Amino acid sequence: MEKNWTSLWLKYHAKASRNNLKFCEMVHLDGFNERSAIISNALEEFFRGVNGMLGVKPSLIKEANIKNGLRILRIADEMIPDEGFRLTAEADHINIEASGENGVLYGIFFLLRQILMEKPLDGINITSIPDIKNRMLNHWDNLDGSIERGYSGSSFFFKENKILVNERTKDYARLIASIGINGVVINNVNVKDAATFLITPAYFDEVRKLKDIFAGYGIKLFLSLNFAAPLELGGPDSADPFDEEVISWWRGQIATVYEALPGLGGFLVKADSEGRPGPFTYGRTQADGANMLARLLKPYGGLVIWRCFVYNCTQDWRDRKTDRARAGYDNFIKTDGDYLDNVVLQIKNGPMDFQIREPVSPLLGGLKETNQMLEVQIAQEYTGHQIDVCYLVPMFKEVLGFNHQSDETIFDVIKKIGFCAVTNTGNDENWTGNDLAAANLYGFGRLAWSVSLTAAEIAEEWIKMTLSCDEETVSVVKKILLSSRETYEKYTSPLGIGWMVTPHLHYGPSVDGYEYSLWGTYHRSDHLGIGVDRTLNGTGYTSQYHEPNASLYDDIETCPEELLLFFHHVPYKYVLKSGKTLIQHIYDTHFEGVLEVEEMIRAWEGLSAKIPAQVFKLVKERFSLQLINAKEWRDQVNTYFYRKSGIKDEKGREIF
Ligand code: GCV
Repeated sequence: MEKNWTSLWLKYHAKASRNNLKFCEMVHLDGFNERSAIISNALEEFFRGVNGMLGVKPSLIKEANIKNGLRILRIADEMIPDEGFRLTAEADHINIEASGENGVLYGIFFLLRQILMEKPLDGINITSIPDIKNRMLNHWDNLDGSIERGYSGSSFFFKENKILVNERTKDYARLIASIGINGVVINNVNVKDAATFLITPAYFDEVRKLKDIFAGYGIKLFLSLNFAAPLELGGPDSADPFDEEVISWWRGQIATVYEALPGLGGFLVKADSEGRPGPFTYGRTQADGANMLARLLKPYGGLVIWRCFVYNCTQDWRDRKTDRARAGYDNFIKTDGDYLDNVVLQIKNGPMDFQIREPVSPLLGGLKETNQMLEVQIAQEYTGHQIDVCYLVPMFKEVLGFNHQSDETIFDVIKKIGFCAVTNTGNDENWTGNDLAAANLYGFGRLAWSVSLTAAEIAEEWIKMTLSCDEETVSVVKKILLSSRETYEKYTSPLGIGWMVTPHLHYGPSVDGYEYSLWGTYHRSDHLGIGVDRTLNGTGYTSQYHEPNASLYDDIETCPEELLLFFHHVPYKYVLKSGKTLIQHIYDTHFEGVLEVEEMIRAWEGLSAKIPAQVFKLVKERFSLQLINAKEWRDQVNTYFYRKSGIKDEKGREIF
């Protein structure tokens, strides 16, 4: 198969400084088996990397007394847990110490990263242990090859209801292992049609091949499951988790699955959500549904990852009391403590749906006795479709660092369980549509491994590995990435109100696109003001938070301004802390957002001689689309609010 995909940040064809050569000429293994899948992949990676970057072909030697090489040593796991590693440099060799094979793999990737970034290995002494247990990617890939909310081509897992297993699969596993990912769900949470059959023998052979490829890189494979599978696969005429026939059908099915696919990580389930069936259909709780599956998976060590994206998607827009933001908490809080220990609740970062600015979901950490995993989205469904640049690591850091209760952050809540992202990959040559969007994939993995890394540090690593170590390139691209989220926020929906997007497509403006819809996504603008009253006088959503956040959000004076319109209905003439009125703030930020995109474009163009030609051209094309989008947003939003409020822009700029 001819390779028509890039190697992203594993750019071993770039020649690196030969200073590190003295550590790369030979390898000795002590306590690890060179023939085990993970170790042999780790060695292959090392050989390939240093061969490409340093032009050396290391040999695997038996003698422990090595010079100019790498000594890989197994140590007891009380010192460093399974996935961690310690790397120390001595005069003429480097030691990688680990208690498990994954640690060796991650240690090698660390080493290669240093070489790629031209960092000297001399004197290195680091211990690295992942901060979060499960670091997962969720693919929303369908079996026909399409990808729900995918903006990078088609699936590289599925095509025409068949599973693809090829060299690209292995390269993908290498890429995500290199950033510490240890779990992957290959199919869309909306499990329909052929996807329902993934748990039947029709697909076992191919799923097994995928599972084994991933396992060789320390990654567990998971499948999304159709809760209504019994009805669709010729089982009982029900999916009621209390029905004995249903339970026994699942028991048989799960036994067949695990016989064919031992080591499968488990299942991800979207139930009672956006038309997907679930336990509510039978008057049962979410815990009843999740536990039924978890009980059956327990003997096989499988997990049930149960999504909390459960809300009423057939709401009446006239109804001001029902509030979609409340739904996750209202539907799940009552079941806290009811889940078996192999159930994990997967909760989106915000209470709505991956908007550019939302408060942190009160369900995260609101639950006290339940395993929780944080879900974010790097596929930029509402944040620019991988056309507009929007580096999301700063947002993810805000969420993890959110102090949801005294001395407890979201990171504290999820660290022993997991962090997952809806991924942004597809079969485009550059994997992520926009080359710059790969910084989100890279960034998610690195952050999940080490939450104390700053967004700037991660951006810098990514730039050096992917584009170049040239100082100007690093500084210009870093500036673009780090300012991109705020820029996007400026020209789209203001102060946390969200939405205002073209319905269904979710790219480009349509201020009233969802205003009179069934989806519970309203901005409630009138001639006096804008925003949803979610205070105690409104929908009462603020009461779902712990103190001090509940009071902070409830009071318009203390509510963080970037979330003002999420929590309050605010008059256009309300004066913000900047001294500007709300309406003037809306006008100003929308004009600024467009200017900032123009500035980014100029900065990118200045790098024309320094960026690989193909990448330069493609990103430039995306930037021109982003500029059109930003102008459209600016003009539609400003015009809409000018017409609603009748208040002119103080600066007299053009509004239509
Ligand atoms: C997979 C949003 C998206 C849907 C997605 C859903 C979810 O509503 O628009 O495409 O479905 O979230 O997270 O389940």
